[in-house]
Amino acid sequence: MSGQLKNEVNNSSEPTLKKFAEIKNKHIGIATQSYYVNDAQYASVLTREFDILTPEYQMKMGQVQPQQGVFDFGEADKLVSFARKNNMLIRGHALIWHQSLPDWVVNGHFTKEQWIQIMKDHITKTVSHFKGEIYAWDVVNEAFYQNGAFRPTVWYDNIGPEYIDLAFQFAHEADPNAKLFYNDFDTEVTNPRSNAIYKMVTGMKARGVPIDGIGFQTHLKIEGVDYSEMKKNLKRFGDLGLDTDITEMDIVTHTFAGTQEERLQAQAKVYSGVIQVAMSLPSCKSVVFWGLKDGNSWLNKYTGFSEYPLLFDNNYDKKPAYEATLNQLKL
Ligand code: 9MR
Repeated sequence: MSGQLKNEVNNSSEPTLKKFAEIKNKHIGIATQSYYVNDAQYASVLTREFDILTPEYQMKMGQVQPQQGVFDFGEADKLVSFARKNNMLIRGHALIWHQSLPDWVVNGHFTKEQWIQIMKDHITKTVSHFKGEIYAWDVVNEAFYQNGAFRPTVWYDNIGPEYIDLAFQFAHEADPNAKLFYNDFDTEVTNPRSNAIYKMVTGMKARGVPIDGIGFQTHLKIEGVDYSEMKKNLKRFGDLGLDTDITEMDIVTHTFAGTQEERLQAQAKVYSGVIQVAMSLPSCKSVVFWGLKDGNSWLNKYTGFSEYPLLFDNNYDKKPAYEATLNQLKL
């Protein structure tokens, strides 16, 4: 057998996350950037293991509409063609958010009608540009505070709470086949924020607003995760007929006392528990991790610690968290 052929056979028989996820009719993905996928080793691990890609930054408004009416989809298009070439689904992220906005929005003074038009133009142009390429969009991201109050944002302050219904309607008009999600963090268990989302989405469904799912970001730390509470909480959304996907999972390690090895083992247990919940719920159709390898994680900068939140280390070696995830997918 030639070396190359041997390699292919080895590769094809290697257990991978996506092979086992597929057997369960689930998808498994990574948030990434166009400049990461240029690295051959990165790209080979990404495409070997995962079948969904979420642009970590490059579909946000600050990137795609830097000036009013001037759209730049260049970097996002690179990710779309990478995904298409490698048979990966794409989650679009995120149309309406309070962060990563262009200056003309942050500093803008417009009437309410103009703000609605700005939102409509942004959503319509962006969703239409990627029509047919993106299977699910995070339409509105992080609209609530932890206490369940609406977060005051440029959209909320200038349009009012109806900006959420409008955003979903505009997205649906632009691509009726895309699944439309509301996405937020610290919502994994029942708490004031997830209750506020539950109330919002119940109202949206009653009003006929086109919403298909809730994205549970699942930025966790090792301590204090209650899996049965998580299951109960996701299930109540699933019972409304919504998808309940895990959209940005990572697990901070520096807060956990112990050696590095103990931290990584404890982290693996949390991965295992969460993936078990996700696999047990028919409404949970995909799990996306917020980066491929530890060095890529936003948490390094955000926490100020060298962080180890993901499934692969910086040499692309599989961490205990990877093995724990794979083992849950195999069950
Ligand atoms: O990980 C993302 C980081 O690279 C960006 O600089 C930042 C601002 O756009 O957004 C980070 O991703 C966030 C995601 O879009 C929404 N949920 C919280 C994520 C971490 O901050």
